[in-house]
Amino acid sequence: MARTIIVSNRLPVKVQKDSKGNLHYKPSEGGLATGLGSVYKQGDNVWVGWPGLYFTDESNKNEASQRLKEENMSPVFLTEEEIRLFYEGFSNETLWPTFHYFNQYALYKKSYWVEYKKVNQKFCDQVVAIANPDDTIWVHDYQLMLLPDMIRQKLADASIGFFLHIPFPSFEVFRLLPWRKELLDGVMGSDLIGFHTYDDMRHFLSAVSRISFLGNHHGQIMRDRRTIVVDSFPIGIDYDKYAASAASPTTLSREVKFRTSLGDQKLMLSIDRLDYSKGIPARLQIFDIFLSKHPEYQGKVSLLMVVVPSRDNVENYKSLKEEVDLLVGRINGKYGSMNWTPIHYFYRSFPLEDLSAFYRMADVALVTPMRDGMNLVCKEFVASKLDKRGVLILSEMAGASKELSEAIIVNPNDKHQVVDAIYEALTMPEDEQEEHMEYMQDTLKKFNIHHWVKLFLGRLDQVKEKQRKMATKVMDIQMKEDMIDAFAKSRSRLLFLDYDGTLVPFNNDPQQAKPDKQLREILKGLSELENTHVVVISGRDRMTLEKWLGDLNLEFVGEHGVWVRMNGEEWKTIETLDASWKQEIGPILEMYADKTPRSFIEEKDYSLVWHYRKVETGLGELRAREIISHLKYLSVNMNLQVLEGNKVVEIKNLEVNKGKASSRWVERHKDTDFIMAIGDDWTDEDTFKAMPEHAYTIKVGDLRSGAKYSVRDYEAVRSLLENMQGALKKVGSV
Ligand code: GDG
Repeated sequence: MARTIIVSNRLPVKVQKDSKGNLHYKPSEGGLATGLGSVYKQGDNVWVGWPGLYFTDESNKNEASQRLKEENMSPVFLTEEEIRLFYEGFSNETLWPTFHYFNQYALYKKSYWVEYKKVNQKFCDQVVAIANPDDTIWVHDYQLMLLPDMIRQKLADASIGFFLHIPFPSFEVFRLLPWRKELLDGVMGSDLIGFHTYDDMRHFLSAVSRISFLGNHHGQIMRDRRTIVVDSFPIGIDYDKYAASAASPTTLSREVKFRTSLGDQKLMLSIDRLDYSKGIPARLQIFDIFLSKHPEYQGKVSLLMVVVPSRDNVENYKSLKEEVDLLVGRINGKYGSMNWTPIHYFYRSFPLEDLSAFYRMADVALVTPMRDGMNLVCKEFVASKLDKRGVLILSEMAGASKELSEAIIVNPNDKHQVVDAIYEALTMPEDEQEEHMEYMQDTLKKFNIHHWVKLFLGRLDQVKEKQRKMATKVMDIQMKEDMIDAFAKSRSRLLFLDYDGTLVPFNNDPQQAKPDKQLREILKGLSELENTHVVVISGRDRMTLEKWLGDLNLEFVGEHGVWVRMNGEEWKTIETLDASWKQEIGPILEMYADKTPRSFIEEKDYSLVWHYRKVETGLGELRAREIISHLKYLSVNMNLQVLEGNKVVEIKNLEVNKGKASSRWVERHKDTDFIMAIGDDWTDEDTFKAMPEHAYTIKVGDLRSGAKYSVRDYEAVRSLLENMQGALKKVGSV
């Protein structure tokens, strides 16, 4: 049975060794461990990760492996050196600052990168050793960005999901990384890639487009003929756990104890790990400004600030700690009195019941990171407010701000705005507090951690299922032989062949895509077969088709169906078409061409095409979007269609399409017992749709199509056509 394998840098348990050398196993209380607990503890599922301890002797390793295995965990043992270079180094000193927009702190060290690759490979080996080909593998976070593709190389069909817990920065910041392309390639080994917010997802897609030159269609990237889905899945908390903890007798007794020592002034709360991304010094400065701007609050409000120790052997963090210590001392010295301490500062962690008591007591939670993937503290604060009293001030730079819009949302760099927000929070009427709190609680209850896990894994299943359905379309040897056999045995034949991308490779300069010798021979051979009609069905203008292929015994559809040339007849337009709209639409396209270097307009009899094959990646796509939205509205009234193709936007009469044109041949050759249509882009979908049930429809390249089969590229098409011809000749000569 298919299993689910969770992979993260850390296991949801920390192994510790006491002074006597005995091992202890301390489960993690983190949200992810709780949420995924329902997954990895089931059946044969397993969680792969580092157990948090350096093991030097083998017997300890075996003991830990055995014990962890019983609890569905599989440890990856890392050495001190590996942790130093892969985790503290590349993960925390290269990726972390870059992804949080602190690129001035980022170190680009080759030794870090080499170790990062090595450790990702170590994780891969471990996963591959325990995984079956049809397992679902869910990789977590920035420490393991290379892992999805490494696994894909070994287990081509596995379902692989990746979730990034920190922000994904804008392309302009991401591009600074010397290993940007490798990181994107690594992540793109996944089938589903998840982020907290739509903005993270957008930034990722833009990086993929500009660095890996892969576009996307509504968040779907096509890579190696596999569709990768990119989407946002904002993580939730274990709501019930926090609500229950807030109601527990231990929490209540802690609250009474803290309240007695604090006195009855108002309380603002902040809880973070020590990190420059959290904006702790700025928050202290804001509190300073608040106290001087509103002296009436001196002695009336205190800030309870919990900073959880982290990475304090790293230079940046060490100086951050010193800065925070200094600011706290200065503010307490400036405003404090015998019976009032402005800031209660703790550089340590607390048990959950203490945190719950803090959440309960706080009138205001001040969550003002400079950048945060999501931020769970603000969600836990809301879940702990059983009486619905209290106000959340939340930085717009935290992913959570996209969901908790009833909070007072602030820009942490705008200190005076935050000062005003504090005042607003402290003076907010209770009914208003309750109203906002209730909204936020309803959201968080529903979108809790269990919902998140279900949503992600459910989506991954769907993506895989869709891929599997599509995968059946790839034309394998047997299908190819069957088709060739049917062709050879048929009495009469009708073939529709698209030109660009189908018979010739896609060329940046359309005029360079002339038929070469091999192609001309193939087409000549086919068209000379008895009872065989070969129709070249293209978006190209009729002059070009005539010039390049007019001497062969072929039939044509030009301009997607505006023009047809049937069996030895003259070119005809199939409809009485109006082209006066070109005078209105032409200048609009010219305006876009003028402001988009290297784009150009092609004018056909009944259509206009804006080409952007040579335009800087990203800019072309952007302009295409602009043109489409500009013209969509105009086109409705003018009986036009605006179509997006391979680096082109084409505007043409609504009545024209390849499907209508090809139907003419199908009608005329009703008794034909072999019909085939091959094409590579969206305009060919109309042809596929117009074909009778028994026709062979073949898509080139992409797997997403209404065609029955797909082949890799124009070379596969040529080889197929050659084989068909060869088979018929053989039958004929027998
Ligand atoms: C990443 C992303 C994203 C804090 N102090 C104590 C304590 N905590 C707990 C909180 C909360 C957690 O630590 C911190 O929440 P974060 O949201 O910062 O989560 P991280 O895992 O650090 O960070 C972040 C998250 O992943 C999830 O995707 O939200 O943006 O950086 O749960 O309660 N817990 C205890 N004592 C403390 O003193 N027991």
